[in-house]
Amino acid sequence: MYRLFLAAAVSLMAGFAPLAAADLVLRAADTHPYGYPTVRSVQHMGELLEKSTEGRIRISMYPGRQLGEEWDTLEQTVFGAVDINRVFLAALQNVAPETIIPSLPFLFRSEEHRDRVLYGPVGDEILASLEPYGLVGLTFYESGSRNFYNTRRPILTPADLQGLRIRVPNSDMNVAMIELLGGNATPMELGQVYEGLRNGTVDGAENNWPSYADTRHFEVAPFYSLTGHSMTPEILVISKLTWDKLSPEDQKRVREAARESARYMSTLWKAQVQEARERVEGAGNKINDVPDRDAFRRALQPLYERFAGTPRLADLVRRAEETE
Ligand code: GTR
Repeated sequence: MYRLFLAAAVSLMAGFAPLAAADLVLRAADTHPYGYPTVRSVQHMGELLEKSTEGRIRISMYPGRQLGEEWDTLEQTVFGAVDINRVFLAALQNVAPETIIPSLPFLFRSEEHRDRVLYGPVGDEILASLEPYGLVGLTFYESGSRNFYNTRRPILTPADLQGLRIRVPNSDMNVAMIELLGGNATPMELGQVYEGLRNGTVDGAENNWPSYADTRHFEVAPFYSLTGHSMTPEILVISKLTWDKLSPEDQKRVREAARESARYMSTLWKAQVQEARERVEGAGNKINDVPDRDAFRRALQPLYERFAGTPRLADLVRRAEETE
């Protein structure tokens, strides 16, 4: 009788204890829908993590603004209701000034230069700068070059933006960028932009090829002008509250899986840009190069002093520029 009781107790513990003690499901948010490279990359991170922790840690994805716009989900991440969040770096610029650096117009000379900065010591310092705000930066994801698009006319020179209402992500630096070019900046979350373009609240916005195509903005704003003014990346963060509950070994596994998912993202990205471009061109949109990209660079130069003028930020800019 006693042995039977013991056996039952042991099998009960074997059945429940490991699950209850070890299973951790991390809730991950993304504004983009299933199938978008950022979402697929975070899912890939989940698979890697599941493997390296033998099923103890998993990621459950909430894409397509299920948990709100980027700013809402960031707040939820600080309070631990969301564990992992993939957002555009601009969403953090008013919080942690270091995150402005990779968004400074024309900072990166090439995609290779950008990657060496982001995945080197400068990038690591920017990721680490988020901790006082309740977030741990895990990695950056590339996000291509951003270009202007609008409902009115091709943008060839900064003067063509004169008087246009341009949507920007909610960041002071982005507002100042549009003002320096002579446009009227309208901060707005990405999810509101399609309707804004359709009803004329805004005349235009700026984004990379995949976002221009996947949000269907190209259907309402046919002029896409290849200014390539910024290469602002995406960022993957985890709540500091969640992070502090992980063992040092699991923290290492999470970081490694995140970093590996950034490599995965790069392989998806190129194909996505190509596919988006073909879709937009196929729809008959008016795509134009800008004859003098330097005119945009000169017009936007004051942003460096205004938003990265402190010794610490200026030093990060200098080190980014000096990165080979
Ligand atoms: C996209 C980015 C989104 C979103 C958007 C924006 O490129 O992937 O996370 O923040 O830009 O302009 O708001």
